[in-house]
Amino acid sequence: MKLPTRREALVNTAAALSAAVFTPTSLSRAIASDGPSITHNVEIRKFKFVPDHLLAKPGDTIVWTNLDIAPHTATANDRSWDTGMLKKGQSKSVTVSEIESGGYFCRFHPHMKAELQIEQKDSL
Ligand SMILES: [Cu+2]
Repeated sequence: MKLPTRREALVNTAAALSAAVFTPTSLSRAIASDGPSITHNVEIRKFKFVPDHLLAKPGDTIVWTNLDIAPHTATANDRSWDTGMLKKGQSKSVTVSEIESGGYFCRFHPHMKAELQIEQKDSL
């Protein structure tokens, strides 16, 4: 196998650049299937997780931000992940590869409950 000439390398770069320009249609299709990783924000306010049900996929990031004066946590029901204590205004981000579908709650206020649904790419 020979190395690409400089001219071939330039042509390949141009092709890659034009492929990177999405039309709105191709972009929305990409997100619906094997799309780019995104960040989901969950606010903790008035002793509730908002939203209390979230759909995410592996590679995504979920950021919990505590807007209450009281400290809170987001802790998996099975304790497989935990944001630790979040004081007023603090945030913690967790990557979805560390998280599986299931419920979570606040360790200080166990009546605060929410649910994560993690989409597996294979099922799409
Ligand atoms: Cu709490």
